[in-house]
Amino acid sequence: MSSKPPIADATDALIKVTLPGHAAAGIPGVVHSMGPALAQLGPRRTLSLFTSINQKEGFDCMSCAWPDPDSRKTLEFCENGAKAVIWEATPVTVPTSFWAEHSVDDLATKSEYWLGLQGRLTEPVYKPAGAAHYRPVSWSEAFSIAGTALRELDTPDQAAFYTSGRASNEAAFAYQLFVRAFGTNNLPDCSNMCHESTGTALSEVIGIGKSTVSYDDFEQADLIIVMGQNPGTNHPRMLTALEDAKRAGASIVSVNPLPEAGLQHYKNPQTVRGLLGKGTALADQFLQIRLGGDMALLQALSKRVLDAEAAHPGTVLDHEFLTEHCVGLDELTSHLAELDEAAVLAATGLTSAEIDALAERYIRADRVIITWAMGITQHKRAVAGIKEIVNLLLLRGNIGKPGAGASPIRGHSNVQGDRTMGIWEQMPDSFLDALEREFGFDPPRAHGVDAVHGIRAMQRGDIKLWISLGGNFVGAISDTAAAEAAMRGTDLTVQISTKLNRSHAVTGAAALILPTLGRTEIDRQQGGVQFVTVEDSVCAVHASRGRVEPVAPDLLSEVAIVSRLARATLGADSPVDWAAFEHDYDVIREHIANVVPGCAGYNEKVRRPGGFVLPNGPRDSRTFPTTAGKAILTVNELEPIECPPGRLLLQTLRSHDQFNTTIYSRNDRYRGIKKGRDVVFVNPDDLLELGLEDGQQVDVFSEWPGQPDRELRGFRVVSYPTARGCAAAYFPEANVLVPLDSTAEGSNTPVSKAVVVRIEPARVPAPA
Ligand SMILES: Nc1nc2c(c(=O)[nH]1)N[C@H]1C(S)=C(S)[C@@H](COP(=O)(O)OP(=O)(O)OC[C@H]3O[C@@H](n4cnc5c(=O)[nH]c(N)nc54)[C@H](O)[C@@H]3O)O[C@H]1N2
Ligand SMILES: Nc1nc2c(c(=O)[nH]1)N[C@H]1C(S)=C(S)[C@@H](COP(=O)(O)OP(=O)(O)OC[C@H]3O[C@@H](n4cnc5c(=O)[nH]c(N)nc54)[C@H](O)[C@@H]3O)O[C@H]1N2
Ligand SMILES: [Mo]
Repeated sequence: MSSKPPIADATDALIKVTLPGHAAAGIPGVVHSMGPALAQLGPRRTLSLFTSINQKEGFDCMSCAWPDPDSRKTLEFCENGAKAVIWEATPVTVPTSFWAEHSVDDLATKSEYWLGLQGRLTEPVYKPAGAAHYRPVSWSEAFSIAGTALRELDTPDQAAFYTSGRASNEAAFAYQLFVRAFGTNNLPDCSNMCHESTGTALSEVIGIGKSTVSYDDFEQADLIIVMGQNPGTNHPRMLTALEDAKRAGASIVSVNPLPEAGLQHYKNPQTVRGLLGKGTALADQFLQIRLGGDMALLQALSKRVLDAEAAHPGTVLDHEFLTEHCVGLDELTSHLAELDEAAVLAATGLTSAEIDALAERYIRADRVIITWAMGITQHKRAVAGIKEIVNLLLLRGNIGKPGAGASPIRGHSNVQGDRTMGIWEQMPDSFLDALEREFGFDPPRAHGVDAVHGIRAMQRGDIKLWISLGGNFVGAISDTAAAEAAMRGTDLTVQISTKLNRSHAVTGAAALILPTLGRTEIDRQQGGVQFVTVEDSVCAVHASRGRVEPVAPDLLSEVAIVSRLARATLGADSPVDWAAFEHDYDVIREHIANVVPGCAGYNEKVRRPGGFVLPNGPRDSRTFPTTAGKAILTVNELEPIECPPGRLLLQTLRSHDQFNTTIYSRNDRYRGIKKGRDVVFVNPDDLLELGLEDGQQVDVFSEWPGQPDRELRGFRVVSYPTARGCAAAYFPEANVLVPLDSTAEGSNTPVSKAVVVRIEPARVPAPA
């Protein structure tokens, strides 16, 4: 089965590989990858944008959910934030003539890179069933088409409403309200593919699915363990926080199959030393773990902590904390007593001495933070693995005290806020009850579909209408061919977007594109200029104000689009005054204050400079609202990933020049890749064993029982210092290797980080 939609332009035969770049950061990087786009912006727009990013009176950077320090620098952003801003704020627009020139089939032959380069979408367009092209339509026609299609469904559950984590709290709250008033909980989101495993695990064991640290905790920590995360590329400002923590005496440990730039060497662009120097090694210890080995490592660490306590009773565990706030210590202790060290070493690829060294660091430290991202969440046993992170932290009381805690680092800049606002296919009854009280309608109670189940429902014909508030669903989900076929089988797809991507070319029989304002742009409504609010990785909620003129006069904000869609669908019986929502976002915030826990006084609190921090029981008062009423130490069985001889474990990850499915350039400076993305990174010793040579053209296969092999053809193998037995390729190209049903237990997140693959010399040589 081979289906590889074009992602980057097909000139990968020219890929250049150099020594991986060592030090992360440096503003020259922006100019490197965005030179032409930067020039198009012009000096005025550029200055106005760059002095507003992440400022208390400016807009929230859309590149990641890393929090802001209390005291902001004049330029409070990173290289990749700058790229995201330039990408969105470009003055280049898709001209009206474009739609007649390019059929939808033609767009489907274009790469993500090409689609992004066409510029901002400025007018609603519609492709009727049977037509080959989109054509411009008026806003009122667009809403009437969507509203009519929604009303004509047999049941509201025949529609699904996807959200990507860039939507503001106001847009998200209005959207979930519309969807529930319409009558379904079909609210899949990008989080289903991202930190869902985190939410599932943390909710069960500590009672809240969010980070238990605040920004200032980083500087007070003695030890910060960064697991399965590449902050140099994906959360660059985190490196500044790590550098500050290190200066204040913390040690930093990276657990990763790859020696990622930034953790190994780091240049702080905000300091002269950083711009000129060679960079500091941030990580004091680097454990080059085998993919999927973290759960074994964490169990081995907890076992060493328990053994140390047994050897010196009363000196290692935090007995007071464990007795007062936790359950499950005895079960964990007896379970770990049986832990097989040989199995740990096989699963982790580490030595006992390396694990001993980290255990000693952990025991010596009074305050420990563990952070993680996709390297932990996108595994089959991710939920269990995250519970092991919590086990280790709880043993020494590292939750709910300064400088310590469990800290998932979110991806999309408001993915956490969207969940807080009700974007979830399984919102708890307490939230639905509050909606009912506030708006006087009866929200549906049956859980809706998540991302993977959404594809299944489309395949069965149960979902006929798919609406996306942002994102690039078919580009982002696993099993590209299956996802695209499912999407093409629907009656209508509606994309609310800033720019073109693959999901605009893979449509239902009929399709609408509704162009929207970006976060950088001034949002004018009847009630005056509006701001929106967002929540970062550490639960801080604050305002975001657009600063530049909208790129086109007719763009609507996301809130306006959602409100008008609701009016067109629900008509006069709606329990909500949608026009008031659109005219003045304070009206939405008043409702948020009444419905969303922790948001009382929302309008006043978000107007404070820097906003406010949502309450968090574990962090604030060591209250754990779990089923046991305490934090739960859990027993999790190790299940090693089977990797037959001659196979490797492959992870799919991000290059330095992409934002998810948005490709800024085909370079990955920190990994030494230029002008190409069709590469697979393999350890030199594995290459030798497989009889492959660095630079050779190869085919990559994944094997699944009862299915034809999945394949990526004509990739270039790159000899790279990843852990033994492991490989890496870029997302989204490698999504084709992951079948839809390969998902994490308990969270249903696609397993994007440990795919068993076979790599063979390419059958068809690549064109010269
Ligand atoms: N510039 C930029 N910023 C972004 C994004 C972007 O695409 N571009 N995306 C945003 C989003 S939505 C998200 S979710 C985040 C993603 O942020 P990350 O999670 O950092 O993203 P990935 O590129 O998937 O990198 C995964 C990291 O985990 C490591 N890893 C993989 N498997 C394992 C494992 O089994 N064990 C361990 N210990 N490590 C492992 C990889 O080597 C890699 O360093 O970034 C956000 N920020
Ligand atoms: N194999 C593999 N697959 C993965 C991952 C992986 O690591 N490996 N990572 C997963 C993760 S962590 C995530 S979060 C998902 C990402 O899934 P998505 O969030 O669906 O994908 P993005 O690429 O971030 O979406 C980009 C598009 O959003 C639109 N957009 C940008 N800004 C705005 C805005 O302000 N408003 C609106 N309405 N639209 C806007 C633009 O049209 C742009 O093309 O992918 C997942 N898929
Ligand atoms: Mo993400």
